Amino acid sequence: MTELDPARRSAVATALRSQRIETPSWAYGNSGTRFKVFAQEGVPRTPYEKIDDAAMVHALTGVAPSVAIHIPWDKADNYSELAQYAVDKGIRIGAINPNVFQEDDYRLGSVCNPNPGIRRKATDHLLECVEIGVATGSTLLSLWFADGTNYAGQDDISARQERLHEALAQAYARMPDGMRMLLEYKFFEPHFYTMDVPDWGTSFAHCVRLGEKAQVLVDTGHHAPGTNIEFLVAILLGQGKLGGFHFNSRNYADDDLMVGAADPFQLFRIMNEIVGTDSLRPEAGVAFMLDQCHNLEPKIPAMIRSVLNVQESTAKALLVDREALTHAQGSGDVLGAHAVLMDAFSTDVRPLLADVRQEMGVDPDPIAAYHRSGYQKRIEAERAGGSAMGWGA
Ligand code: PSV
Ligand code: MN
Ligand code: MN
Repeated sequence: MTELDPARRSAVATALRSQRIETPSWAYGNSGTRFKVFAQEGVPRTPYEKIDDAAMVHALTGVAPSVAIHIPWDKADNYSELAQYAVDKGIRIGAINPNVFQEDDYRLGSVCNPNPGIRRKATDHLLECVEIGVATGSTLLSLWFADGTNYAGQDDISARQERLHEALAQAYARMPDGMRMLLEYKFFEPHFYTMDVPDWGTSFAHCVRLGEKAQVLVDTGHHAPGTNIEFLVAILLGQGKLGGFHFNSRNYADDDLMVGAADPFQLFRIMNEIVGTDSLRPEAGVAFMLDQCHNLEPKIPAMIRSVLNVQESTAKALLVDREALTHAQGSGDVLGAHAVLMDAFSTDVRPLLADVRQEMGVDPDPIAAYHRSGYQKRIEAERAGGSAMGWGA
């Protein structure tokens, strides 16, 4: 790495230290494909144990201080108690994710279902999740709907959009000040003719109609192949409508592989838009969340690796020489401008990040630290008897 001048290095290090990456409770449990779930030893059996694992990831990385929960996968008798447990462990509850996609009632949709009784049930679950957000002190209601149709004519596309708006508006109206609604989109699956929120444009339109507390959630695995994600990120940032990310990698569909594994350059290009618009600061309100499933790989090291991958892309984005870039762009120097980005992308930022970690009081190599910690052996011994509710239940 070319030597950074001390002022620049200090600014980069400060930005890296203040970065926040949220891990998802469901990625600590068993998961698989529709062909097989390979159970792992030591996976959590309760939301409390998922919090333990998330707290471990935070303790080792120093930048993952919150965990997203999914309801009812993380159903608890007392949510304030669950939130307090997280705080006692050194983290907090992050986004609340309602689940309206795993009951027989939702065969034809949840909030877009033609049956008003089923729409009521789904909407009530959204309202319940707002209350859970209040009880846990969460500021994010993160919505994804599996709703859609498989055949032309199966249902009325426009009517479904209105039903969706009605449900969203009820949840929106129930949200206290300080809570934001993040609306996630996905272009296909489980439905193959229409999804009711297939793309950022649809999500954006609903969010604009709802108001300023509603923003778009970009799951990096939810686009058609070839989609230029950093472009839509830039558009959403410009409109103040980028609520956050669900980071993961994809090669083919909604693969949910570790972020930065399939295409680290794409992750860098996304982070470059974030850094270039000064949206990395926690106050900018962009939530950096992971949404992954670790089907083969051990869960906690995979999560740590994902956090490190986001940090590496962020560090590279922070190293982009903005002045040189602006100059090259302004003077029409196509190759020069591209070279500025590639120089940053090609930099080995691992030594810088190791130093930053040491400055933060965490191990420079969090994965090695995990293996040394004895945590894995302990959970394997203590958690006999299967997994909590979730994909692999
Ligand atoms: C749907 O594919 C999704 O990306 C949503 O965020 C869900 O909440 C999550 O995956 C469940 O794994
Ligand atoms: Mn997602
Ligand atoms: Mn997904």
